[in-house]
Order: sequence, then C-alpha cells, then structure tokens
Amino acid sequence: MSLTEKPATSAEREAYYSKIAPLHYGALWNVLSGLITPTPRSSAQPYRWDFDEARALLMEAGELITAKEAERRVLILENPGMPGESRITTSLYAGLQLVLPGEIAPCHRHSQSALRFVMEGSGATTSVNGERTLMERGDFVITPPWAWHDHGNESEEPMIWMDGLDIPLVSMFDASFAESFKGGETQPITRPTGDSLARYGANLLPVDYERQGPVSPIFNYPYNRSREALEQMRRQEEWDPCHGLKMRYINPVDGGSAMPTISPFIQLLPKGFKSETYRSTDATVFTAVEGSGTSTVGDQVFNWTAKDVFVVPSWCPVTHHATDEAVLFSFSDRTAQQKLGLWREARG
Ligand code: GTQ
Repeated sequence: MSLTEKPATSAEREAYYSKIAPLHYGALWNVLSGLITPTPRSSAQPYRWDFDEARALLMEAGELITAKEAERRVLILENPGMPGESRITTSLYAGLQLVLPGEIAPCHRHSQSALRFVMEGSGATTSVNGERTLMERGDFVITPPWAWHDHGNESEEPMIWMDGLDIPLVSMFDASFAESFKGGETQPITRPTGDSLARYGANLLPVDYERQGPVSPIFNYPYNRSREALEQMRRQEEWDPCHGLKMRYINPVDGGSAMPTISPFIQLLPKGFKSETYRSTDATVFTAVEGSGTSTVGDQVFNWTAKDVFVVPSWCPVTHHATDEAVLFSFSDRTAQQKLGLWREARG
C-alpha cells in the first residue's frame, strides 16, 4: 500500500467492488493515489488566446446578439483541458466582454466576485454601489460579491474588457445566489464619479470608517496611477529574478488582496529581461498591457503582445522573456489559498 501505487486486483476483490458500488461505498485504496497527489496534478493546460482573433469573434457576436438579450455578451476563455466547463483555471473563470456604443448590460447582482481589466475602448462605464466609473485601457475594476452592477457604453467606440470571476470556486461551495435589478436596466446613481477613489485611494480613510466586508472599498484602480508607481520604482533597479517588478492590488483597509477570492497583480519587465523559473500553486491568468515577449509555460512557448491572454496552470513552471519593455496584468486565487493555508511557491 502506498500513496502512489494502487494495489493489484483479483476476482474476489472485483466482486467486492461490484457489491459495494451500488450501496454507495468506494474502496479508498483504489483511488488514493489520484486523490492525494505528491504534487499538484491539474486538468488545466497552458494556453494563449490571441487578442486579434478574440476581437474578430467578439465583433461577430456583436452582430448576433445584443448586450441586453445576452445579459452579458461575453466570450468565455475555455481552458483546453476542461472544455465546456467555463473555467480558465480549475478555480477561476475568465471571459472577454463586448459592450457596443449605446448598449447597456442590465443591472444584476450575484454571489460571485468579478474583476474587469480594460482591453480596448475609452469612457464606457460600470456602476457599482450607486457610483459610476469611467473605464480606460488598463484600468482594474472590481465588482464585489452581491453588489448591483450594470455596464454602459456612451462612447463612440466598442468597449472590450476581460472579466475574471470566482465562478468555479463559488460552484464548488454550492453558494451561488443571483438576481436581476427590478428598478430598471440601470441602478440609481447616488454618488459622484471618483468618490470611492477620493475617499479610500489617497492613503487616507474617513476618520470613523468601519470596514464593510472583505472587499476593497476602491472599485476602480486607474492604470495611470499603477503605471506611474511602476515607473517611479523602476529607477531603483531592484528586479526580482522571477517577477521583474511585481505589485499587488490591495484593499487599503487591511493591506490584503483587493478581493477576497482573487489576487490581482501588475508587473513591469524591462526590455531584455529574462526571468528565472517560477511556479506556484495558484494558477495564473496573464494579459499583456504593453510591450511584447515570450513566456515558456511547461513545454509550451507563447509569444505575446499587448492584449493577448495566457494561462499558467498550478505548479507549472513559467519563465518570461520581455522582448520589449512589457507590463503584465495577472490574477489568481492566491489570496483564497493563503487564507486556507494551501499556497506554495518554488523559485529557480
Ligand atoms: O459583467 O456581470 O463574464 O455576471 C460573467 C458573468 C460577466 C458581469 C461575466 C457576469 C458578468
């Protein structure tokens, strides 16, 4: 008996297994090595989605169905190792959402947390908790669990962003609730645009602020601010061998992840940077904001330029090579794993 080997079978044992299965029992010794593996064994595969291809398919979807009829007009990024399961990693969902000029994606809320990372367009809006935010390329926007949210596009251009949600995690817990807003397609706006960033995003908090829950009270982290931080910090030339210069998006109330189930990151790789090998138990979704490079993920080599998306499964070795100076946005379930005492990484 061992953790890695399955015991031999026999006619007698087979008869026993046939007897117990209909009674809803199973013999652990036949499945143990697949349940408790010495290292993570993921069904997820490394994959890269080309943005030009995705954009063309999204525009085609734009002719097929309206945002209103679809509720959300999104192309799900399906991990090739888990087709049809609406997962990009085992625990997370990602998709590319298109809102055409004049459209509204109607107001609803659900238990799942969502992040948006703006790929294309300028000036479309998302409203959360009575505040509307304007979305620009590279902005990272949060929809907290159970918060009403609707999207609109009053600009002249199509708006495309990447959605990242904890749908598979919530399904695993059987904890999904959802409802449509009954008061119209959009929620009433009760706070001025920029209010949450002013209140919570200036290294200040209202003096008697009491935390409302596990999610950051900031819901748009504008790219110009994140980029500026990277630009200032690069002068120190302290490049991490695995990550270049990598920052976490935080909840300013406690310094933890901006979202309770998803950890978002942004990193700068200087031109010519070649990372050391890295792996971690949090499968990670990357998209390039600027620049170009090559990432080797397991035995796959992905060339990427701005807006392409690629996924690194759990414990799969990854190296990045920036052929031009590059900025990568990424997200994973790291914060959830850390809270559960599961997260591990290995460098080199
Ligand atoms: O924008 O509310 O990609 O509810 C999937 C489910 C986006 C959204 C998705 C959603 C949304």
